[in-house]
Amino acid sequence: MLEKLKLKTFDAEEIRKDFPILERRVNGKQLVYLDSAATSQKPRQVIEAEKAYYSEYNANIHRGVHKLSQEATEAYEGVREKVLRLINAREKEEIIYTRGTTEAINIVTGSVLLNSLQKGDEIVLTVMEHHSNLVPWLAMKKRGIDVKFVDINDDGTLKMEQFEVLITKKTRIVAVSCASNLLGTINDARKIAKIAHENDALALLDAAQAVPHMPVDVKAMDCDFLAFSGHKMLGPTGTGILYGKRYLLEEMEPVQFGGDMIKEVHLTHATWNDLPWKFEAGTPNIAGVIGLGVAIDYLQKIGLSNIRMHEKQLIAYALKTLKEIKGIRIFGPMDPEIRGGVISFNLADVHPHDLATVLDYEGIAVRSGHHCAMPLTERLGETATTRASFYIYNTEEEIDRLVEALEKARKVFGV
Ligand code: 7TS
Repeated sequence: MLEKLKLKTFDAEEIRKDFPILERRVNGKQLVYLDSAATSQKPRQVIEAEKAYYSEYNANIHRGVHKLSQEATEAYEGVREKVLRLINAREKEEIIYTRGTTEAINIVTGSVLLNSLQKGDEIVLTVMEHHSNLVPWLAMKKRGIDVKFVDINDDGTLKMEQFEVLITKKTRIVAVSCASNLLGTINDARKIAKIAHENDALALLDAAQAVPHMPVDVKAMDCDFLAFSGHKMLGPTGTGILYGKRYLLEEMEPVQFGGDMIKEVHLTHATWNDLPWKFEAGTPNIAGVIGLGVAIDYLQKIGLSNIRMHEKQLIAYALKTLKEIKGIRIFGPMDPEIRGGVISFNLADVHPHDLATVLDYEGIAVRSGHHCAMPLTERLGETATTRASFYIYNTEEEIDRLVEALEKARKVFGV
């Protein structure tokens, strides 16, 4: 018998009560939501914050002297301080609201800072990047910029020694995920940033799978840019953050133009607003950002270290129980110390979409496919995988349900 989770400071059952969607039944079964790496569920506090904005003080921000606009502006701008504290940034000017990680990375790749890259300059990525930290860089190849990739070991960890070789004086930027959305591997981002800086390159960290799950400290990691999504950390969809060191953001040109990002406009020219608004053209997702602020409060009340501890225990339990299933191939490190709450696997030769369909019959939501990491899936020698991913509201009992359903699937597919 495997020992059940015994957490003193963490009560997933209590947390679950805040998530109305978890009461849903799917195909007659109690929903088991194991797809938080794609997007997390939202607690009623976040849902209510959005509702309160629309029903009590809906107005555009930064442009009205009227009461509602002032209240909306205050609530929206107040969230910057919460984000700052969450990631230990220095000043609010470093916190840019975006639609998500994808937009955050595209602001960096699309800005003049990187438009100044020249033929022969190099970018260093890894083979485990999500498409949103890969495709924007590949688009630079047509300007003669070379993109190089650090490979993985058989256990799904990065070949760290390759950073020392691939990062050279030609390297302008190193862009790496803090944690893989497919393998779960937690990378040594601090060390990677250090190697980048030793070679006068910048370090961008894709923290989409890190900020929601563990303490992240931009000062300690000394990264130049950090990107993450609000919707993966209990916040609304269409929210995200680009953190950047102030001197870099000051140097960068905006990538979107229009209202709110300007200081003065004349028919002959325009001047840009101060940071952070220079990068926030047009009416933003006001309700979403306000909801994100409540999500951050919720996470910080639990404590990011406690969340990491809970997920570490869940992944340890999942690795232990799933590996007993006949015919299963689990990808990524087997050591929970260096793995987030993500487990991708394949069962014999069953196609992941078929497997996910059988799991759905059992009320279990997982993701199947390439998880927006096609090069990594290919590198693993697969065309697709099935992925279960955990968050604060998941329990060992749900992992038991997954294991039971996988055993059932083995019978269905005769493997
Ligand atoms: N980077 C990583 C590591 C991610 O996991 C994701 C989304 C992104 C970037 C992009 O975030 P977005 O909010 O801009 O879309 N990952 C996933 C996933 O694993 N399944 O669906 C989305």
